[in-house]
Amino acid sequence: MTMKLYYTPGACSLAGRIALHEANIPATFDKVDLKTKKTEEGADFTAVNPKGYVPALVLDGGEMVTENIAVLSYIADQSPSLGVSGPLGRTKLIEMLAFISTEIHKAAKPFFKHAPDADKAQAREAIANRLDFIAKNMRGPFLFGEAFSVADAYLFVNLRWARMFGVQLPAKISDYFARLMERGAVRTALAEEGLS
Ligand SMILES: N[C@@H](CCC(=O)N[C@@H](CS)C(=O)NCC(=O)O)C(=O)O
Repeated sequence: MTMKLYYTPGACSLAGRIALHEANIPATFDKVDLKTKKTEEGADFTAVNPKGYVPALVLDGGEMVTENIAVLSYIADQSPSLGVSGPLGRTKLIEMLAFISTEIHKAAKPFFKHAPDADKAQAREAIANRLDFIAKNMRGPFLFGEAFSVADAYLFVNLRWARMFGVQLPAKISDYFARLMERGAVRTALAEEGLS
């Protein structure tokens, strides 16, 4: 049995797909319709993951991991080059994943529902501020320096949305996004989800 990632095209589960490809972990992918909660393979997604949202990663042994922070740190555990080295490496990786999840991903919620324009404007400003912080603290071509980590995969997905929703990206972050777009795993993942 190989791992299976439940995903929705372009959703945050894209980060898990990129990370799996970066790690060369063989996996299958089942597309979830978030409105009907049915999967392409015909499963009732709420029976698979009672939380009803993606990502959900079913491991080789049948156990399931949900929540981007857990899914991505699990993949980094399987492929340590996608984690962060050093005595505080794991802690710093979790710190970054939590920042992306709770300060950027969550801030984007108004774009995914019918929200007043004022809420969307506020979200754009909040996300731009968070990205400004990231730009000032990037340690190299990737978030943690010279090497790509699973946190870059998660930020990539958030930047893709930020661009779609009219967030002004700092120049350094635009360059970083372009760099990520050049990666084979990113291109493969986008193509597999039918995205450009
Ligand atoms: N707390 C979850 C949130 C995941 C999430 O927001 N998933 C979205 C797609 S990006 C989703 O499936 N939304 C559909 C829903 O909540 O019904 C995590 O961090 O993994």
